[in-house]
Amino acid sequence: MYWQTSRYQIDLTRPKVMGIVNVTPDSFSDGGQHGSTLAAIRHCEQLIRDGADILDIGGESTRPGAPPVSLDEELDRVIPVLREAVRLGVPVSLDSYKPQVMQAALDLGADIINDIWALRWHEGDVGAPSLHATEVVAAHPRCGVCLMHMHRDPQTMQVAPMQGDVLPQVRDFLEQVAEDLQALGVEKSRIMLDPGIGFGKTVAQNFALLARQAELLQTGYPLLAGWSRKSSLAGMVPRTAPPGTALPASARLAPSLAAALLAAERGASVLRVHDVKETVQAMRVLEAIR
Ligand code: 9MG
Repeated sequence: MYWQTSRYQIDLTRPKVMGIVNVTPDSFSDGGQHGSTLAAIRHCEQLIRDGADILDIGGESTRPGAPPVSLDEELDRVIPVLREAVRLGVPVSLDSYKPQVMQAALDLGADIINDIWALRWHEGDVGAPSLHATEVVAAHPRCGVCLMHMHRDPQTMQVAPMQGDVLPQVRDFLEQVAEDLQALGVEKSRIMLDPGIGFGKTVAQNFALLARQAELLQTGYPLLAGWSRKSSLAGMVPRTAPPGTALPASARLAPSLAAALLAAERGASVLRVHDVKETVQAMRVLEAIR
């Protein structure tokens, strides 16, 4: 199986590592250190040296409750980085839900649109939005797209998480948005699905999505898994730790690697991670037994 993207057909025979580049001063894990364009480009180069197969560049934090960023601010953050990143020799993904940012990124040669809103975001009911994300993707001849499941929105998703068995809900939603996109002319080979770990789900629901990942793969689409430094991993502390001990995001490397490895072993095709070098090493263990 391969993932068709603007410039690359990405071979999915082995899991691919997608390195996260947050061009945000308030990023939950980068603490703003890659906030400047230059630092972000240097970070892209480092991730490639570490073994990243794909770069995922975003200008707005998606951590629960993070404030939205204006269109102009997001363009100012990501476009200069994307302009350089597309010259680095690996597929470049844009992490954004705004159609105007998607269009600008694709015009610069970006390969993939990674959208936590699965192309459903719209600017509200006042005034018709001039551009729809589905149209931007459908109008492009080849770009890849990652459609993620999110319950509610980043401001409210953890206030009232999903109810009941999330597996059929997530699977049916993803299948439907993928079908709708194909009806607009987007080839199936361009589409990647993602259960959206941490986006409006409880800790138990997130782990159910990992334990029963095979049910998501029954859709016939490849899967992206984003477990890196997620809050569901905060409780992975020694049994001797005082009750209520939680790992900060910066201390979640070991459980992030374990989750990535389990996801890959259970069939995930792309792993979206902060710690590329360590994830690549973990994937070598999987390779060694295949
Ligand atoms: C932008 N972003 C943050 N977390 C993510 C996840 O789990 N998947 C995808 N596709 N994007 C994410």
